Amino acid sequence: MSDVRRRLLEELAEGPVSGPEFAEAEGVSRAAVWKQIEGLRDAGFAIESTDEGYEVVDTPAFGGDAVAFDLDAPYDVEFHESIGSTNERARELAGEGAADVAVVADEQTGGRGRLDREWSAPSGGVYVSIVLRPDVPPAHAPIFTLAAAVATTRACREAGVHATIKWPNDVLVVGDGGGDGGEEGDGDGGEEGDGDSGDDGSADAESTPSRGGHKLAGILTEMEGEADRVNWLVVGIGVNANVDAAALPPGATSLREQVGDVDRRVFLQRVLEEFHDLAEAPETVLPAWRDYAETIGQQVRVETGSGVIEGEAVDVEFPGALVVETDEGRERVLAGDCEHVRPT
Ligand code: BT5
Repeated sequence: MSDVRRRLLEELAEGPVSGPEFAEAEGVSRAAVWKQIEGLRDAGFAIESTDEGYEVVDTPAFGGDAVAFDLDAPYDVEFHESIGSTNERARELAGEGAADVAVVADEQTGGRGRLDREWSAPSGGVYVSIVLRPDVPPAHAPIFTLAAAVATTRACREAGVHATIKWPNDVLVVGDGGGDGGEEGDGDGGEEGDGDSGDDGSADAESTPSRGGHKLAGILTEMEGEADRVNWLVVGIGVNANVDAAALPPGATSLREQVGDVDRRVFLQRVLEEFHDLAEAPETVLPAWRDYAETIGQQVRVETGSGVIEGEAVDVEFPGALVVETDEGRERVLAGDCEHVRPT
């Protein structure tokens, strides 16, 4: 998106914009502003010419300009009707030096989960990958995964779905959405690495229809880093929004199934805004994560690269380690496939 387009969208979000004044402030011709307005109309905006200037009276349901309009977070939005994987595209952009870009798609044809698993991404979902360049050591990367889970959970709750989080990165609906506990049988967990950050070595596990929880969203964080500093991070979030549950793998649910279709523009804006606020204030992530956690207080079985850890999940610690009370004492688990098991 051009800088002029972005600033025009910003000003339109504040109220009517005078074409001549905007043209002068930007140092462009009136014709150039008119062209941008026409471009926005083509993108689905209803823009009226009033005495005070151009005024947006309706926005398109979804799309790059739609998400950028009135977005309270500093991300550039790149939109694709259909793409292989937003994470792939975001990695490409990151490699070219981009920062603070949100790659968004209506559909992915090669969506990826962790450890080479597939992510079903039919048209109607919310698929976004955010490129960040935080000044943190690579070991802190998991906090961004947790931040994404918190942001997604908040947006789901605002949409009327009582979502909860399974460590570290699954957003679930348990029971009838009332968050009433119960176990969950979808084996996964662990921080994602792309080779630069290392593989957690955990065993692959296909999602099975879960006994107590249904997966609504997943997060895939990838990064490239030096020994002491992250070069870039790509945080990919996939939410089953306006899609039929029948189009998803067993054990999955969607916002449509839970509460009906949502306004994806507003939903994604809320995810991006919440994520940005959390990423800027990492100390706020864990308290929020604990509030939404399904895992804390559960008997868990975590498969890690170095063995299986069983016990009660009692806490999560920075940068995202699960604390498990085992027969041998407390263990901190940084990565692994976590299963909630029935308490004995
Ligand atoms: C995840 O992996 O949950 C991370 C998913 C990240 C997807 C986003 S979409 C935007 C961005 N671009 C990408 O290409 N990816 C990211 P994992 O924990 O490994 O879970 C994957 C497992 O979940 C699969 O093996 C299936 O069993 C199940 N699954 C696949 N698609 C699903 C869906 N749409 N809803 C629920 N479960 C699904």
